[in-house]
Amino acid sequence: MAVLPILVAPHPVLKEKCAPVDAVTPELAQLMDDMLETMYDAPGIGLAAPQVGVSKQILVVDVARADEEPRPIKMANPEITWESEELGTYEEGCLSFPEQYADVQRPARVTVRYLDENNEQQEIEADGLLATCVQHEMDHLEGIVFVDHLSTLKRNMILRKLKKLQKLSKQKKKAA
Ligand code: GNR
Ligand code: NI
Repeated sequence: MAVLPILVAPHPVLKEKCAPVDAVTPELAQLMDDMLETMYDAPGIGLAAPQVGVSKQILVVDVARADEEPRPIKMANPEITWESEELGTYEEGCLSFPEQYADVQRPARVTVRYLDENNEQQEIEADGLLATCVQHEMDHLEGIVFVDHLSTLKRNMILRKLKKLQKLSKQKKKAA
């Protein structure tokens, strides 16, 4: 198991469309476990492979609260097979956009078909935070990030704040 470095925007890999996997091999199952460890360490409720520099259709999520048993879900080649007309709004954040948050509207419920860590096909129905999180992670696999759902004005505000933060942290590093 390993905690992997998380890429921060702007980064070209975060803009790429990820390739589907031929099969979930033991090596890719290991990557899924490393991604989960990285996500719990961050901490976050989801992580997509491009966020750790791997341009493959792999993601992990766990929306269990701290006082609940963990409920890790590992997916390869996820596809939305049904989505509700009803939309839901959540304030989203992203580990690749540290300290930035904004409301995003998405289908409130989705059905997702995917390959699990044993290369077996699964289908789950998701609602609430899980539905939002899976859609946020699936966006990453298409090179889409949450700020792409915002108005140009809001997106630019976040990108500017992020740049400022990065400049500050670089200055701190230099001074240390
Ligand atoms: O940790 C995360 N929290 C979150 C909150 C609301 C909607 C989506 C997310 S996903 C995010 C982790 C992340 O960046 N995944 O790609
Ligand atoms: Ni994200």
